[in-house]
Amino acid sequence: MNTQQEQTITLHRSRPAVPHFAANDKTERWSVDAIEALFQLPFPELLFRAQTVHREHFNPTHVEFATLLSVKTGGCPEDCGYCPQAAQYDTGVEASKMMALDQVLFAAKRAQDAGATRFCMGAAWRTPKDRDIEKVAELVSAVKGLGLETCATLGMLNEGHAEQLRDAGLDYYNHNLDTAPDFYGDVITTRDYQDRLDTLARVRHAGVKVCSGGIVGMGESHRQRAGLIAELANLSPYPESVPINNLVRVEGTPLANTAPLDPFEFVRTIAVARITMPKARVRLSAGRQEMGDAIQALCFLAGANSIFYGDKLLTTGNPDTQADLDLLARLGMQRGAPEVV
Ligand code: SAM
Ligand code: DTB
Ligand code: SF4
Repeated sequence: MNTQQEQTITLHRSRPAVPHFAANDKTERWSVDAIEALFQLPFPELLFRAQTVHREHFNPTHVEFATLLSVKTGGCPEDCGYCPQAAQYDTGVEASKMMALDQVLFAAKRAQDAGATRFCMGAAWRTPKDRDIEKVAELVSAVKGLGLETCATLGMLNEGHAEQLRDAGLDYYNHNLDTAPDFYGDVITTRDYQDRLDTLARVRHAGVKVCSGGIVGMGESHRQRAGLIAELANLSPYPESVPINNLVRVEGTPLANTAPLDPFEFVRTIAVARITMPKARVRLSAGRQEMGDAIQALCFLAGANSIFYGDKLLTTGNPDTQADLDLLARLGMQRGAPEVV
């Protein structure tokens, strides 16, 4: 046996013990301690575990492309400390009215022609009014009619809203937990954690698939990053879709001058999300423009299998579509539904 083989075997033998829990089994939950222990694994061990889980459920060479459109931008009454669309921060984002159906359909067709399979419509509302839901329902059914998967992110939903959207053809509702419960109040004061959980419960109850994740790099501690993943993984069942955003530090927001997160810590967050929510689509979301190709490639190795595709997120930039196609080609990967059927 050569030295390299010996070293490989030693590394595997000395793999640190991390408790394994069956996520979402009602009697067994992911503890924050167990998730923190995953975060603390040596990087190669963590990625090995994440890849093992990833390959059990997905083709690791396939990545879903979802395109975002802000159908109602800016002027939001909430105070989310990261958000360029909050009316109280001077970020240069102009408030606008809701887009017309033909404009939205045009954008959706363009996204579909460019290769997107999911179309997500976002609105800068605290909570939509009944008449807003009626209008969004029209958008949803028109986009669904094109053959795209549909997703909406409109803020907190009231009684009956999720059912109306479901009946219009909504596949996913995005509503992020954003961060750990014990850091949440440092970032947002105008709605609480329970409000978010209540909206997720309404979405789940209506039979619409749940898309929920969070933002890292907001100044949270290691334990608080683990706390966010624990909250998501312990939802019963966990979300079908989990966007992990790296904070986009927007001038004028309270978080504009937050120290950037170590990129490897971002990759670790993806890996831990993959391990704790094995069947979820884990989306490498905001922050890709600042990330570089190598870190994005590591995120795919860590189990990310979905990206936002298109030059813009809601108000901030995203890599050019050609850059994304080139990156996947360089990695020998391809776009498409990642599930192994
Ligand atoms: N107003 C709705 C809401 O808050 O649920 C929907 C739109 S809101 C912009 C959707 C999500 O975008 C937020 O929950 C947050 O996770 C993410 N987001 C907003 N600004 C961001 C930023 N600067 N960096 C990273 N993610 C951000
Ligand atoms: C999610 O988790 N990230 C997307 C989507 N869901 C709606 C939004 C990212 C927004 C980044 C800041 C902006 O472009 O305004
Ligand atoms: Fe409003 Fe959503 Fe931005 Fe918060 S994240 S300020 S709710 S648009």
